[in-house]
Amino acid sequence: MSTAIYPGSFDPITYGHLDIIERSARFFDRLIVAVLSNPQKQPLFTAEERVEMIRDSVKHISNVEVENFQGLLVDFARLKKARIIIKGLRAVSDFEYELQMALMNKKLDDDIETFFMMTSAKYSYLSSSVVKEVARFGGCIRNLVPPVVENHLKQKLISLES
Ligand code: COD
Repeated sequence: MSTAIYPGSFDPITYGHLDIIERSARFFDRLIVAVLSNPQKQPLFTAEERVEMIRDSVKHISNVEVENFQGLLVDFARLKKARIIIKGLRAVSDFEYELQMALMNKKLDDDIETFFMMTSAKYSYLSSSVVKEVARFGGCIRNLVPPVVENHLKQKLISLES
């Protein structure tokens, strides 16, 4: 059985992430979306909230699972017997960061390969940070994130203001 892992902080999941999930899931028996910690980012949502929103967003794809893991990506991959990591690329700025991550993960476990998938042109500008910024200033995020995220984001921002 071929298993791949699509890791990220997904704070929150956007249509850009979902596009990578839908396209890559076609090539594997099982795709595990892994919510991990990025020490360089301070998340708005808890890991449980992020997992819940992703689960709701991928329920139409039968071979996709969603999990949270605290630790190194390569340790999670070993645990799940997965040798392939999926990453999305939008711009050169993504490439520099992702190249460093891919090489470090390879150094940590030589059996693991990183597969890069190009963003769809229509989502190339989309990131979780941009979505949160637009929502914070009252902009419309309907075409940027799944409905469950739109609702959670509105509630989260209201709860932070009160
Ligand atoms: N189109 C295409 N791809 C996209 C888009 C888009 N619009 N938006 C995001 N992506 C891609 C990103 O390029 C990335 O590949 C993936 O989707 C997830 O993105 P984010 O921003 O949600 O997640 P990141 O980049 O913060 O995730 C970083 C990890 C959490 C994977 C990383 O920090 C990690 O592996 N942490 C665990 C500890 C570890 O093992 N570190 C590495 C060894 S030092």
